[in-house]
Amino acid sequence: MSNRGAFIAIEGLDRSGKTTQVATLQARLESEGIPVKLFKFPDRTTAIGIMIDSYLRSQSELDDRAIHLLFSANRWELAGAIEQLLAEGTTVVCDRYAFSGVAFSTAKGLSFEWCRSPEVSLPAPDVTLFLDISPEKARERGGYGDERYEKEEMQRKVRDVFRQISTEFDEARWVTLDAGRRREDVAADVWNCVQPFTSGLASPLQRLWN
Ligand code: FDM
Repeated sequence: MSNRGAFIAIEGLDRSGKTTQVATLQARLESEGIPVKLFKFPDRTTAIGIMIDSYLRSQSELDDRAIHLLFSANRWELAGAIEQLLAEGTTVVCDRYAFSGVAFSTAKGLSFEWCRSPEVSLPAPDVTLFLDISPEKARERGGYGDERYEKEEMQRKVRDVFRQISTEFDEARWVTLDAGRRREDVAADVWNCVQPFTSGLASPLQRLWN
């Protein structure tokens, strides 16, 4: 039987250059002839995603728990498609995943355990790359944007929760990269982490936090 595709999640703080790094990784995988599909969470195009988008742009208000569950539901509605692609041998790259869900909602004051529960049993990434940047460096890069969570105090708290999450995974599954460096250097590190997965995996896909 041929290998399944690898499941790679890229997480990061605002201003970490995540969007650029995800695009660079996708282009590199494609240029190497590796079948790849990119997902971005939240996926703002679905019915659930449209509600999330409106909330993030402060055009609607929602209870903290309700929006948390919508973010999670947005992953669950695409989980089947992700599993199918992986089974077919396609490498799946996710720009944000369940870890953002837990980090942002916990940073708002909800309990970590409560935030984690709707994420349990989602397909587990084979490796998660966390693009870390200090609030000071982020400020140097021009500060944050206009969306709901793009504020320094929030980003500091989010960073703390990401660090807490990282302690639950071994080094092979969670890699923290210093994203305050030149983008070429970060991209080189991203590729070094992903390259070993490009021939796919023989081991079955795991479930998150099971
Ligand atoms: N976000 C993202 C959450 O609060 N929970 C989630 O589950 C996910 C996936 O949404 F502030 C937050 C993180 C960020 C915002 O992300 C939108 P992008 O990457 O800036 O579009």
